[in-house]
Amino acid sequence: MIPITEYAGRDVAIYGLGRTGLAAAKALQAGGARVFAWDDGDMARATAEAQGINVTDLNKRDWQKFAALVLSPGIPFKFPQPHRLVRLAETMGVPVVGDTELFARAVQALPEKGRPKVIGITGTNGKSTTTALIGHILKEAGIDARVGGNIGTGVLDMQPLNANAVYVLELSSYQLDLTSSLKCDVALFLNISPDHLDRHGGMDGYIAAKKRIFRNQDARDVAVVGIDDPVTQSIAMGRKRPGEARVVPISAEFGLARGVSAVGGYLHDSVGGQALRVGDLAMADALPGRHNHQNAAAAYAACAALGLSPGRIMAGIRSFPGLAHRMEKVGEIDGIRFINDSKATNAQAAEQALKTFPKVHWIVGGKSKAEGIAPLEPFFDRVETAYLIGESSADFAKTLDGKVKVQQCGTLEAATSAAYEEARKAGDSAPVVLLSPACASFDQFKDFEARGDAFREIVKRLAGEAEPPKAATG
Ligand code: UMA
Ligand code: ADP
Repeated sequence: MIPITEYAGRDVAIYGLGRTGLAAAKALQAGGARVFAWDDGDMARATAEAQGINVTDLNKRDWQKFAALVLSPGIPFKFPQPHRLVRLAETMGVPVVGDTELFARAVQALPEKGRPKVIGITGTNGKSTTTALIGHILKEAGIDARVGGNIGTGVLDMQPLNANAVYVLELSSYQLDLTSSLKCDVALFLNISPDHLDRHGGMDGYIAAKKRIFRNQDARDVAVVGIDDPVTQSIAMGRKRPGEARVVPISAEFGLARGVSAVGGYLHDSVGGQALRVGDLAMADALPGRHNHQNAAAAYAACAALGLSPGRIMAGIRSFPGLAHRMEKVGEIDGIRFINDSKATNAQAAEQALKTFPKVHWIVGGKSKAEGIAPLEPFFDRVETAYLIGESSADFAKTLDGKVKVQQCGTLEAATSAAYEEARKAGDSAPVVLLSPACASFDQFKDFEARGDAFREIVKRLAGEAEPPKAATG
């Protein structure tokens, strides 16, 4: 835990007691603040109380006494409309901050030489993979790397600040909206496509939130920017003013004269103006597909900015074990591979999975994003059959009508069994059953992790029921 001393002896309100709020409450208490915390969920309140946190109804407190409101990122800050407690805080002149803001101020409060390095990663897709990959490369190189943020560990739950450590933070647009003081030594902005628009009042607000990752950077810092979509490309090209961070463009589409590119399966470094072929990404088993090559290029650029040699970085890229729920092979039955890509919660992410396989049995659906699966039409010819699950089923059936064979399955259980049966009958050369739902999970599951875990269990059960392969006789 990172103790936060900024509010020692003062009252701080905390709203939301999930991973963010619990860690913030403990960090503030450890730093000497008086914490008053609330969560609308009974379970969350009970858990917090059991951990010694002062839980109290914030509606009944005197807000004049609060020095800050620490807001969890999942609670609406500005859109669709500010939460009532946010409005109350603003009316009472109480600053609203996130956990990353508290972290950032604690870092800035240290003397310059005592500050750890900070790498921040954002983008619509690939954040967690890139964050975990950077953490892995650094650790393999013997560096004290600490990984946290949106990837699942509250920022203030990380180990105490240490000048020799590197903090690798995955930052969502929600978290960036609540952060003003963060100064990243290396900031990565991977890509952008429409997502979470309700929480940002539209695409402009979403882009603005993501761009906050570059706030406070100066000429000593590095901005790694993916240039494979028009928005991030124009951001990369627009950042040339003196005093701004040095931009390192990265691409998985184009060979770059200056930057890091992953094309034709190879990683190329031409940051210094001279092209260097760094390594073969086919050897990175856990990073298949063009999208993962974008992540590898970004991670390479970030680690190179910290001074790691190409050889060391490639060693880490090759040995990266991958993350659960992202193109994770969860089983193989009768030669049929089952791929868990539950984290693909939007069309852009599912597109990457569809592009990776020539033919798939595709389990798709859930709580749809605004664009549905219409943007995936160019890849429908790769789909043998689509197995529809969740509340999007009727809409997706319309989009697929006449283009793809469809089975209405309702549940993940039914869809996985049906896909297995069909894949067995179809007799393809390298059959794949792919769960890449292009949707959020909340209509049927707690979150994408629960959905992916359920898929893994179903596959395990099917494997148990399948006849074991006959022992060779001879
Ligand atoms: N709550 C209320 N009132 C409300 C709404 C929520 O009391 O009106 C309470 C809930 O009862 C719950 C708590 O707030 O107990 C949840 O807070 P939260 O949603 O901010 O979740 P945390 O557990 O703090 O997790 C957050 C991130 N969640 C979100 O941004 C939604 C986690 O990212 C992150 O891993 C964690 O902080 C640590 O940094 C998850 C996520 O889904 C993976 N992120 C989104 C994404 O990746 O698309 C942005
Ligand atoms: P995030 O943390 O940004 O949601 P993840 O690394 O967890 O990203 O990957 C989420 C999903 O997005 C995965 O299903 C994967 O198939 C897809 N994906 C991963 N990296 C990229 C990328 N660079 N561009 C587009 N899609 C990606």
